[in-house]
Parts: sequence; structure tokens; C-alpha cells
Amino acid sequence: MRRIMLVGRTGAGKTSFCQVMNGQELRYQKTQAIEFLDNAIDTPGEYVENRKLYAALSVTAAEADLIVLVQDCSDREDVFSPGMAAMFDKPVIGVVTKVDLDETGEQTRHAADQLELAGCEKIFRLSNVTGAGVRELVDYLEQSE
Ligand SMILES: Nc1nc2c(ncn2[C@@H]2O[C@H](COP(=O)(O)OP(=O)(O)O)[C@@H](O)[C@H]2O)c(=O)[nH]1
Ligand SMILES: [Mg+2]
Repeated sequence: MRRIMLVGRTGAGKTSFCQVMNGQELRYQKTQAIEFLDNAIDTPGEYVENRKLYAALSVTAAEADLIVLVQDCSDREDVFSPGMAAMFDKPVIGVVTKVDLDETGEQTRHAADQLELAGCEKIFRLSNVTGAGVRELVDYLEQSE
């Protein structure tokens, strides 16, 4: 499995996805620093919320094979600017989280559009809570070694 680096706002579901992909139970844990797991690099939301920290993100990206931009569909704030994926010297995919909170599908579509504009080459939609869509992403990460 390739090692991913997860990037997104605080609360987007990055740490939860790390737990789910590693078969752990969901347990809220604030991410205080960049954390290196075997198959993932989990980053604090501050790194994408504060442009001054972008440089640290792009340096850390060197340790990953694939960058994952994570957007909570229920979060109206869009932090990924158009073309932002180009700041990483690695392939970039997008993940829309919390689809369980989206009754109409409208928020999921909006979040996916933002990720596409940001330059993500592929977009997944999932819920860390119900597990919907998780298998597809994990399969993708396992396949494309
Ligand atoms: N409903 C719902 N809640 C989620 C989902 N993923 C994460 N959460 C919750 O959102 C909060 C923030 O998640 P966390 O993984 O810590 O976000 P991070 O800051 O990006 O690492 C926690 O309370 C999670 O339980 C999801 O897919 N659906
Ligand atoms: Mg976290």
C-alpha cells in the first residue's frame, strides 16, 4: 500500500480515516503535530488553514506517495483553492467525508466540485461513521502500488 498524506481542515475526518483504514475503532483525538503512521501521514488542520504553513506541507509531501485532500461535505468553508494540487510534487486525489450527514447529495456534489477545481485527479466519497465508500478508497490505495 502506498503511503498517503492527508490534508484538510480541522474536523474534516483525516484522523478518523486513518483509524478506519487501519481497522481501529473511531476515537476522537486532536491532531497536535504531523504524525507519521506506516501507511499515512496525518496532518493538523492548521497546516491548510494557515498559508504560512503551506511550505511545511509541501516539504512533508516528499515522505508520501500520494496526497489526499479531505473535505467534509457539511463544512461550508472551502479551503482548497483552484489548482492547489499543483503545489505538491506528487499525485493528488480528493476525499469527501461525512456523506452520512448529507441527505440530498447536494453538499457532496459541491465538495466534490471544489476538490476537482483544486486539481484532484480522482475523487472518493465516504463516511467514516457508517463505512460507506471506505472500501473503494482502501482498494484503490492497495491496488495502485
Ligand atoms: N458524521 C460523521 N462524522 C465524522 C466522519 N468522519 C469524522 N467524523 C467526526 O468528525 C470529528 C472530527 O474528526 P477527525 O477525524 O478528528 O478530523 P481531523 O481534524 O480531520 O483529523 C470527530 O468527532 C469524528 O468522529 C464522518 O464520515 N461522518
Ligand atoms: Mg486529526
